[in-house]
Amino acid sequence: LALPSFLLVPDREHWGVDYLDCGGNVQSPINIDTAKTIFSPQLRPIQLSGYSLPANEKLSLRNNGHTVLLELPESLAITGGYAQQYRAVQLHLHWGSSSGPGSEHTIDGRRFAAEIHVVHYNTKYDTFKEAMVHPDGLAVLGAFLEVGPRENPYYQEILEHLHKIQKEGKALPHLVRLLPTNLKLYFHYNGSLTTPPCYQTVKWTVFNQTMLLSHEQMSILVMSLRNDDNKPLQNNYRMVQDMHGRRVLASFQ
Ligand code: BO1
Ligand code: ZN
Repeated sequence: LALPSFLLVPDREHWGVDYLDCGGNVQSPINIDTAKTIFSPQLRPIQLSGYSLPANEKLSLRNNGHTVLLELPESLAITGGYAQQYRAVQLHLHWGSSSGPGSEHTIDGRRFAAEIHVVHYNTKYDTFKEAMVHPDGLAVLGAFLEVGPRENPYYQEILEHLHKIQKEGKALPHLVRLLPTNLKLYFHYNGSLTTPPCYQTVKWTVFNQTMLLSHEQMSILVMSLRNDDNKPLQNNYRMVQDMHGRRVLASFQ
């Protein structure tokens, strides 16, 4: 049974040795077993603010060796749906290869082609670094990417730069269009960062509505970037983690 190349360096099975939290009981990602989710009518729609950027504000797009990462301005925030306010710092993607899907979360055992994560920290802390060690410190919004019938012009605003950003570039994406339009339907659970330091301080939202990209766009995502060893940057997802008794809430029935 061949492991995806990304899983071999660094060896994810050994994360727990150097980063104690990676071996903890509140880890992400998870498989969401929809038959076991708990409908929670008090989960209000996720509200985003500041997600429309001025036309002159280009954002830094980076290949950090593990993913493509877009730095977000501090003016972006989650202002509803969570008990507290969370400020955005970055978004990034997880994907597979030409031979398999690469979302981190799975739904009823199904892995999707790719997954976007928009990473936020609680505004009651001064910095991400400070927030990430507190139980209510972080919020990540996740959405699945699937192959659909046509090109997605909003994802294209990022994908068109990938071939020239082996390290750094700039992009001006319509940020709000990278997430589903339906922000009412989602799953919610307590988990962790999916890479070291794996801090168990993330309140996860995984949207029910998926984003559609063309087959060609998905190929561009999977084929364009290389890691520090000059190998294709592929399969940059972590295996699903044990629930250890956790429950997933659903905002819908
Ligand atoms: S994820 O959304 O769970 N895949 C995830 C995983 C790791 C990080 C963020 C999100 N890492 C942290 C780094 C910090 C950095 C921060 C924001 O991302 O540990 O050093 O400041 O980019
Ligand atoms: Zn991620």
